[in-house]
Amino acid sequence: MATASGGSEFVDKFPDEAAIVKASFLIAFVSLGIGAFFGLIQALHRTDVLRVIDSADYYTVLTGHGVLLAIVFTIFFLCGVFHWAIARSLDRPAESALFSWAWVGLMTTGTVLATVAILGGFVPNLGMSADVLFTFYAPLQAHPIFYIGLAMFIVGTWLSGADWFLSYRAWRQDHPDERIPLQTFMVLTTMIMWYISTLGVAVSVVFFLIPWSLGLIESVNPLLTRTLFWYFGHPIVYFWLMPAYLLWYTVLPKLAGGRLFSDPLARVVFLLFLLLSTPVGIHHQYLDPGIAEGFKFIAMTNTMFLLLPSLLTAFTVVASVEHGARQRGGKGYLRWLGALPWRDPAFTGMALAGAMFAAGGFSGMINAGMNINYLIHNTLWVPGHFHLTVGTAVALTMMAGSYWLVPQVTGTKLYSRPIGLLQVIMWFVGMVFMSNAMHRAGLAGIPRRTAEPQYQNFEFLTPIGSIFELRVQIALGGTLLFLSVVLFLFNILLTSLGEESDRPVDSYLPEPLSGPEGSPRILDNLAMWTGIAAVLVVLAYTLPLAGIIQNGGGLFGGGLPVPATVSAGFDLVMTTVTSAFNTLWGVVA
Ligand code: HAS
Ligand code: CU
Repeated sequence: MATASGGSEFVDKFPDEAAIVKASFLIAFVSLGIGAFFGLIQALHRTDVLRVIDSADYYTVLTGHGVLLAIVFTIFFLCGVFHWAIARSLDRPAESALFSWAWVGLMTTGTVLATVAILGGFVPNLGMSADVLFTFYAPLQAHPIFYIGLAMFIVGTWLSGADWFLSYRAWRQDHPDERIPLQTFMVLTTMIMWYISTLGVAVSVVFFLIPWSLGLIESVNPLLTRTLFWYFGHPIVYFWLMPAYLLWYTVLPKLAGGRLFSDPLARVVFLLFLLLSTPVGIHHQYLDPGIAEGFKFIAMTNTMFLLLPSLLTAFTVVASVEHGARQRGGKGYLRWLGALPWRDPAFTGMALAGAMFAAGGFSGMINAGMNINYLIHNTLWVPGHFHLTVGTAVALTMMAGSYWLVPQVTGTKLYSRPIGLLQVIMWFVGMVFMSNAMHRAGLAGIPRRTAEPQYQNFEFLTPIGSIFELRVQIALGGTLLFLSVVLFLFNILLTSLGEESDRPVDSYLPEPLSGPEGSPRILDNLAMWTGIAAVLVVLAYTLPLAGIIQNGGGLFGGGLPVPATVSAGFDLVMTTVTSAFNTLWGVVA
């Protein structure tokens, strides 16, 4: 990776792109602030420490929390990082600044509409609400404005991807024989995955949820909208994760004082995500009746394969960080850890985020096992899992990364490194309390998505510790997390208001130890990988979807209730195979 700035900062070299990155970050951070505040309300409400809202409003708060954090904060931040990464790694501005502003504008309008629909839930008699949680599948129904806002937001992300592909195409014309720069490769593969997976949610929103919420159709097939949601709902978790991986691969080694170990391995990892992210969505539906066990088993097997790219990442990123530590004089089997730049909040935040992801990945493996999943599904264990993954691996990396990225687009120095350091450590400690307690509470059977998980004449039991202690940990952890966000926003605000500096941050990124020359050219054949990914999706989803439509009363449901069946879909396979066999036999005989 050559230095993009050649001495001058990103903002001087690419002022239009820096403005887009700043706008994307601004909306991301505003959403982060509101979403974190909702999180605090929930954590205190559930644990019965402080109840400032009516329990009926809990679901409005929860929907706001999920949508603003998991969808708006993460994806707007992704857009900012990807826009930065494309311009710096291709070393050229976007083809049209107007086009870039168009997708920022569309995504922002969509966000405002969806948020207004959600907040409408607080106003009685308004007739507008969207208490459908961030997973928004039927039979819960939202006001049409919510779905329309979401649709605009997603179309906006498609346009942002188009923006980056256009830059790449223009670059390719000038550099016909060069390897795709690594950061661009990461952006493009992630976006191809996103195009494939958002098709599911687009079909669900446009053909079913919008017409249904407008009253144009009477009913929907709930299992169909659920399945289309999860078709997109698993890949979206990697859509959140890939900007964090981009930073871990291309920035973290540099912050550690070293270089990325292997460029080809990073390419393989991103390709594996492109291929395997989508044909696994059914692992969120192990308990759904109406999907054959066999299809669930296939989703489980694919999920286990999908661990590979993250395990490869753990190896490469840790090896690169260790290389950095040894460059700084670190010695011994583990003593090198002490030689790392722990005073740098950008480094420490990302390293702690990675360490927590190891734990989150572990609980993910447990979720993925069909039989163990029955134990934890719909319990507080699952929020425990995803606060380590999206809530730490992703969110903490994004906050820590901001300490290094924001100065590049504002041209001002970070306001305070000590506050930054305190902030990332506070996040880590808050999450240790909250997520460990959530996992354990889930094992005790405490449900998720519940305003008052305290029932009369019923007591949850824990093998070690007590329910009271778990509640205290969740409330304390949630409060620390909220305070950490406040510190973050304060630090970033004062950074952006600071005086311009010639060299606000050391933005040079060194070449990997093993560069792209060592990797087969076929890795860069994006059209071929897209084709394979599409085939895998067709294989994984055609039969389950056919079974769901056939047994669920058709595309729009409304038939008899779906019986709990293990043979749905399988019957269809058998009839298809038998008739194909009969036809073949007819031809032969
Ligand atoms: Fe998950 C549910 C399985 C990863 C998010 N997941 C969820 C939900 C969310 C979510 C939001 O199979 C709930 C959805 C809902 O509302 O119902 N998940 C997995 C598996 C993985 C996984 C197998 N999940 C993620 C990521 C997420 C995320 C990533 C967000 C970003 N998940 C499930 C399943 C369910 C589920 C089931 C359904 C549960 C149910 O019943 O409802 C894997 O991808 C995890 C692989 C990760 C690893 C860790 C590798 C470690 C690394 C650390 C490197 C270290 C560094 C430090 C960088 C194997 C890479 C260096 C520093 C030094 C100092 C050295
Ligand atoms: Cu998943």
